[in-house]
Amino acid sequence: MAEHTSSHVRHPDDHVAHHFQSLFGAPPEGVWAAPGRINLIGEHTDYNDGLVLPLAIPQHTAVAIRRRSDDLLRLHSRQVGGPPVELRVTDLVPGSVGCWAKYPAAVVWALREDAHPVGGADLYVDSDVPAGAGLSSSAALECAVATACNDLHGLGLSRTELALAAQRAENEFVGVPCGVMDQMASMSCTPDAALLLDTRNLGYRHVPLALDGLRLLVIDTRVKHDLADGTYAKLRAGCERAAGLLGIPALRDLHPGGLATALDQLPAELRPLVRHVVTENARVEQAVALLNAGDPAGLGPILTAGHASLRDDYRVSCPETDLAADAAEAAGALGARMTGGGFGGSVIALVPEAAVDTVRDAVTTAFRHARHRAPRTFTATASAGARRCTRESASGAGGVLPG
Ligand code: GAF
Repeated sequence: MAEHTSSHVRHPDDHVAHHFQSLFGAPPEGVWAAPGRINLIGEHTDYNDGLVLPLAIPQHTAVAIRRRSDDLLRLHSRQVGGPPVELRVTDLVPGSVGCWAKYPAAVVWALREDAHPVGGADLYVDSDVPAGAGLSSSAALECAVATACNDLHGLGLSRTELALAAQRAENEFVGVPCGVMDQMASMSCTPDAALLLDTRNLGYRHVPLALDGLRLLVIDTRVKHDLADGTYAKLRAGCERAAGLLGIPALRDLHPGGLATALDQLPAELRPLVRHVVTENARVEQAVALLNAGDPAGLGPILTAGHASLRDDYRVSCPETDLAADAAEAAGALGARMTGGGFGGSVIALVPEAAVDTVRDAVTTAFRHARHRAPRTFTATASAGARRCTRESASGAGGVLPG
């Protein structure tokens, strides 16, 4: 990972065990980590039983944990600071936790709902996944905690089962009706590959990501998105309503050949949603075919078409993501698009290695001219999914085991 800002120079797992011991007076039983993600293509398809193609980024969330013999959860976040949040696992009910601690608490709640014997614990959390940047910081936290609980309590759950528990945590406890992409990406991505996930049956394949002289430049517009504000839920409901009107289980079942006829049967306000989902699933298939054929440059127009569809049909882009994508392309990117849920967040641009600096500078200049906040940028390499870090001594800084 090449860093172009000063914000990600520290690895969160470096000192987590040490800080845990300082705060809680005993070493953790271990440290677990799970990454954020970018999505190459396949946006707003995961709650339509569709296809997605995310990859894990190097930025991740590390969680140091020690089990307790009582039912108390004490949770500290390095980013939030302050005294630990204290909760009783037996008191956890959806909506009961308002602060950042709702994410780890939600995972404990979801596992307990499934009758897993998860009790009290002390947790120390550190992360370099930017929050609210569309890079899946919540899933990273949920998946690190889920993986830790699985290992510590010997639950024997698979990565997919842990992703589903984390999604349930987010859907039912946190109250965001998200699909499963982010949790599956954080659990199951591998280095040097994108994850082709069929969200209908949760089957997946690792697609080698040989970018061949190209780089993925991530531009965090620093416009915070919030999936809990109701817009995401409305979009999801619109898709489900359209599928119902068409008499199909999910929009996944509509193929490009039948799109025009289907659109004629739908009210005007649902047509753009359906057009996006159907064309986006096709773009995932095209992207995978290009990667398999060793033609990563061919992804450029697919990214650009994906952004246009999210901007014009799904309407989840914003002036900052549009500007980042346009400025990146004008400066030499082969294609660019917003990634994640939208309403702000990040843009990914596919850029020839030699043009990375030029593109980054052009986007930064365009933001300055438009009087937007300066964006943060980094180049992303496909990284490992959730993992247990080396068992650390109280003073040591363990490296992360290869995923
Ligand atoms: C957010 C959600 F959490 C995902 O499930 C997915 O729907 C994405 O937005 C849009 O593709 O990240």
